[in-house]
Amino acid sequence: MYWEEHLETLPREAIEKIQFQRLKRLLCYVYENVPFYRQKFDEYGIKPEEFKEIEDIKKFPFTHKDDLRNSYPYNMFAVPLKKIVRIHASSGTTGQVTVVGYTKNDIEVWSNLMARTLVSCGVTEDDIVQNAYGYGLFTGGLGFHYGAEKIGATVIPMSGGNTKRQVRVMKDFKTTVLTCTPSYSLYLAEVAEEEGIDVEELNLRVGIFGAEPWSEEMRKEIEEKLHLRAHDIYGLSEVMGPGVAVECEERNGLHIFEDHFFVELINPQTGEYVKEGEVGELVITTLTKEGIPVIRYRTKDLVSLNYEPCPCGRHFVRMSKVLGRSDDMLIIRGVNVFPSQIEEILMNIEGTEPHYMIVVDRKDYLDVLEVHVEVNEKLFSDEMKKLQELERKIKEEIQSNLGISASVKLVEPKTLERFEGKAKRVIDKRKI
Ligand code: DLL
Repeated sequence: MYWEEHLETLPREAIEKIQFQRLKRLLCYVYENVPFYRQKFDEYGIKPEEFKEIEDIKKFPFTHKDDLRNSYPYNMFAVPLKKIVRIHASSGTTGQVTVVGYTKNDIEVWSNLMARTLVSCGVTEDDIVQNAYGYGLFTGGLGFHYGAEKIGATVIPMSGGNTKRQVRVMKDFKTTVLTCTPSYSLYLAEVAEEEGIDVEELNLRVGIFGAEPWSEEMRKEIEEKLHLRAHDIYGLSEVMGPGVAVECEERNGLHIFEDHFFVELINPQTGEYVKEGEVGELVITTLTKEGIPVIRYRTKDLVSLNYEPCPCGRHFVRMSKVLGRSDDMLIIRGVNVFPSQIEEILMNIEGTEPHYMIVVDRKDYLDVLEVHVEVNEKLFSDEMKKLQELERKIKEEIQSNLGISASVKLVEPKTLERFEGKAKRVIDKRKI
């Protein structure tokens, strides 16, 4: 299903033509309106007029999160504040927040892309959307809200938290679509069970989950527990918010809305392009944003790209699920490990629950990896021998798949922290 069929089914040549025209206009726009870009282009000795074909984009400098931080709060805006109708901000894990601003037209474009997103997941005006992404400076809540209203669905603006109330509303208001982070969806499932609500009594059919990494195994868990079809959605505040890319009904990669975002995939160390199918860092240029356009923004998100046509009829490139971030890779005794790899192993082992925490520390100059994971009720009440067996199995799988030794701590069901927004799965205690 499409929201804007003529645009969503554009052939590749037409997409590239639009991208070229928009990039050309954009480079002049930022050179004229954002002192930061003018200065940066001048330093690189490059002028917008030198952009003559798409490949010329490589001559322009990257933009980093730090550039936005250093421009706090408004120095990267391309329009006067009176033209800005909305502010959002992303907290990030380190200190300074990044602030983004939207013009009326930016909100219109964003709402449209969120409408495309919802429709491509099969949501219609007949649906009742329980929006449990946080409302506020975070882009999730309002992003989904505007898109769902645009397609005429009924929105329940729950925001995150208040979990018991969420599950009651879910049942009483006959929610059909749930939107929240994947970790929160599992928490909702758990609380529903505690409250004596049987999933069969619910009307859920679609879930649109994102804002944090999650594995295919986690998808299976969520679908089993909530009886819905789970789609992955990707986005980031610096580029717009949710609605940059989403899985269509095929769920074989996330289509990036390339008429609004130009993407490149690079080796994060060298900045060189990686080959199609290989994993690299996603770099995004916004093609239509007025408030705070970004040129070659380094997302730090690691994905692979697939340009093959999709049976859904869209020719927009598909990105894989986010496999990790170049900055959340753990180096443990020299071995590169992504938390997502540990999650995949845990989810594939019978007896564990999808709640875990990875703790890294350094003892006597050596990195130590500890994995805390909840075991399910049934196993927990079983004999010690079975628990020891499970512990041994997890250790062995981590060793054989990742090549590192880990100590495993099995914990009682429902003892690890639950999250209402983005989950935090890693505690790195090393002081390096
Ligand atoms: O998380 C926007 C969003 C809201 C996306 C709701 C989807 C749903 P930020 O808070 O700026 O924006 O965080 C952006 O979150 O660079 C990724 O590292 C991560 N991220 C977002 N979506 C996904 C996803 C929102 N589907 C950062 N899978 C991004 C994995 C994701 N990571």
